[in-house]
Amino acid sequence: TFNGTWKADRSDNYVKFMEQMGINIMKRKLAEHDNLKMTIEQTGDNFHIKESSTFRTKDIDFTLGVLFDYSLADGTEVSGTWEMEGDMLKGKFTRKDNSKVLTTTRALVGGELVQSYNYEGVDAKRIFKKQ
Ligand code: MYR
Repeated sequence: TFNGTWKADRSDNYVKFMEQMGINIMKRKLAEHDNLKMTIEQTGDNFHIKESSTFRTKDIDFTLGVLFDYSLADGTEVSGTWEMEGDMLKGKFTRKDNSKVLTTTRALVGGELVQSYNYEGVDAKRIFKKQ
């Protein structure tokens, strides 16, 4: 289960990924140390996520397979869906400003939550520890 509070512990290629997203160096520097925390509550196909970071706190509600809007911490607006594939959450989001696609997954690996990101050929990961 993804339920619980997850705290960003480390990342892999995340700065390069943000660069590919077009995020400027100032914001990349801040985002690298954003202390991102997610509290995930799944009830059937419905998810409630409380996101908190140095940028903001935000409540997100979505249902698997149902399109929803989300704005990234830098203000970029996307719209997309999460689906469950086996034990993995797979997300596909389209940027509203340029119609390009960002894909992301969430999986539990050895008690950690691993979120992967892909945008325009650049892959990254953030790894979260349970609090
Ligand atoms: C959620 O489930 O947390 C809400 C939907 C997530 C959409 C995709 C998130 C990608 C975040 C990438 C951050 C890019 C740097 C600003």
